Amino acid sequence: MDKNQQLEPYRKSHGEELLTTNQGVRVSNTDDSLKAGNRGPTLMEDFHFREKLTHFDHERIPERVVHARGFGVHGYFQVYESMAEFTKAKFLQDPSVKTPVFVRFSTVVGSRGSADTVRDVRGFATKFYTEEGNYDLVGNNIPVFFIQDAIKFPDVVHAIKPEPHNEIPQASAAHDTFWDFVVNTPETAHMIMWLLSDRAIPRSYRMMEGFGVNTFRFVNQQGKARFVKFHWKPLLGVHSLVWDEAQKLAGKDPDYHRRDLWDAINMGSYPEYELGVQMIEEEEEFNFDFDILDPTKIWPEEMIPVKRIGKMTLDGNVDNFFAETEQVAFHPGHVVPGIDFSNDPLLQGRLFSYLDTQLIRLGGPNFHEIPINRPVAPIHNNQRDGYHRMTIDRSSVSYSPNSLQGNAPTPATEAEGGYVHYEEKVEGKKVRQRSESFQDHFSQATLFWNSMSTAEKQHIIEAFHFEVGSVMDQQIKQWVVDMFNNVDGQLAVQIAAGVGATPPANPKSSGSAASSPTVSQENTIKTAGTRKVAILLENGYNHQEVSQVMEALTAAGVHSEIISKNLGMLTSVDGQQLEVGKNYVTTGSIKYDALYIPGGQQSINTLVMQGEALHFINETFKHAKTIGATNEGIDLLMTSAIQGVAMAGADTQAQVITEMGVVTIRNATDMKDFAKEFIHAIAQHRHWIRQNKKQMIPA
Ligand code: HDD
Repeated sequence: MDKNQQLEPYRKSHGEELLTTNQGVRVSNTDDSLKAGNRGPTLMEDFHFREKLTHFDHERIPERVVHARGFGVHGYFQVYESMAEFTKAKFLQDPSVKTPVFVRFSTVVGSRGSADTVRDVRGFATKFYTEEGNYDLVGNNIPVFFIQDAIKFPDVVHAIKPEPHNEIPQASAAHDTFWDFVVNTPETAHMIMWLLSDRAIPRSYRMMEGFGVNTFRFVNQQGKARFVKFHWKPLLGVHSLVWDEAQKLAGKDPDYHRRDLWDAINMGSYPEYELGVQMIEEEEEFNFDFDILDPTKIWPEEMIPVKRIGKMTLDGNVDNFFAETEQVAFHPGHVVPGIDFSNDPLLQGRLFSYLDTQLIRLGGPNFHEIPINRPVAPIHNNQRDGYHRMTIDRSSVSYSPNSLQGNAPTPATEAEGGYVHYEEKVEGKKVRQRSESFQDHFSQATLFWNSMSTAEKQHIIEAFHFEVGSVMDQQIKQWVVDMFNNVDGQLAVQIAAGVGATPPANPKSSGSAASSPTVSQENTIKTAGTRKVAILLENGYNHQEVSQVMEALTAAGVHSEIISKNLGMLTSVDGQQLEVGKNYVTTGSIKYDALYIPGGQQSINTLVMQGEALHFINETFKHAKTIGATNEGIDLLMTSAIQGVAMAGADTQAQVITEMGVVTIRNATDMKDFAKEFIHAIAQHRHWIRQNKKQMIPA
């Protein structure tokens, strides 16, 4: 059965029905409680009052202990070609099969009501409703983890969550307990580098990679196994916000990422991600200078290529956030035949924790009966009863073996699709130890640092200044400097300079300077598709200019919105009209990818007098986004803080000039060349060449 069809009986529309209690009794008044006299006390016998309040009092379930804030969407997955050579998983065999999926994106640290754009790891959890049962790929947007052994998970989470005495700060790693944990736990070094990079402030869930992080196994029909790591590769590329923007968005639009996803799906711009796998033969397990079971290590893509095996399309928003997004239950232990585990000690612990957490969060062992969690594959077993059991099992037999029911339900053979665990040979003493091969905590942190562009490195340094600068304890700050000197000496020197600590006496050199270019976002897919452009406009604008540019943007899949002082209609020089989408108080430059200022003398004369318009320009420039201006629009740029850059376009004759991502044309009526260049500039995402100019821009 199709997942959508399966959900249908549970969907309920609300129209013109008469109000009832939960027992179906019609209610005559829901605004006044039953009282002894109209100024008297409420009576116990008011069953409607009691039921309504009781239900309300119990509306909340515990939020997830981590990943509390999230957003879920429906979609489907299709494999490109049969993967039978590597795995017998049925959903990876036939390119014509569309497997339904539900994906929940999340932040890790913040509470359910926290802001979307905080600096944090993003969860990327996918439930595949396959014919052989549910398979959950519970990943993150960062390919490595803080710790190597699951027994330390409560420690890292306690350290990063708000401090227990005052519950400050919300959704942030920038505080003493977290950095105290870090300096005492060198295995965190690699993930800290990713967490302080642009990866931790994504532009959109649609522009984020996903990683299974842990090492799993693929097992084929012949029983041959290979180690595998899973990847999601977004077709829009991997792109991020800048920190100032992320902080401002957290205030101005805390729902920025969920709104972006919700809107994209509603507009039909369905996010797409390719599923990639890296595979290592069992015989090659020990051929690397890192342990392939160590979750603090990547398998560099240049060394072990990512094979793209299929595509996921997200095409459906939920009907009800609580019923679907809040109640969905993921678990790395939800696997299907053909996918198996490795001895990665973090994964092994995860296999316990997720089932356990659902019991408290969803209130018992029957959470698989909640519609969003139901497999499309049929369920037959002897499990019975428990809180909130929905199924009415119709047999006296609830045990195995049995003869009363011919021993049904009968275990399936492997040929019948029974899950048979990979027969890995295991031998060893019971020890509380970690393998020597897990001891190198810095080489890949250095590899990551060496792979960053100049701009990305600068962002990491600034992130250290913010995070460690927020730590109160001077000793911890110093230890951070000392610890990251093991990654790169110059990085440590720069951290020290920003946080008032002493630079390392012997700055470490980067050694071999080995790099992995694929981890840099500079090398990602660049497209203007689905980006948002703000157009600043007032009465007396040039209609022909605006409409030509807007048409070109639409043709390239770029969305645009008109922003003005007041909502309503604007009239052009020649009497045409356009509707304002947002005014300055309901939006801001931070909500757009680019800015366009069309000409029209009267419009520009008004804009020049508006502080909000100038702030819009300055802020867009500061955040390294594309700015376009045509004809008199350039005069507005000349009155802003970026006049030095706009100067290049000031006197040109119908020729497009691009200077640091500022695209201009003067004396032109045909906007074709301008639009082409403007769209090309938007596709670059950001113009980091401005990095050293941003000081000239006021906040
Ligand atoms: Fe976890 C939730 C991802 C390590 C224990 N985790 C959770 C979610 C994601 C991840 C995406 C949210 C699922 C959803 O949207 O409902 N977690 C990871 C990744 C890890 C990782 C990629 C490292 C490879 N997690 C990890 C460890 C443990 C947990 C080591 C415990 C031993 N994670 C949990 C949890 C959560 C959870 C407490 C909270 C809510 C839930 O499971 O359903 O069990």
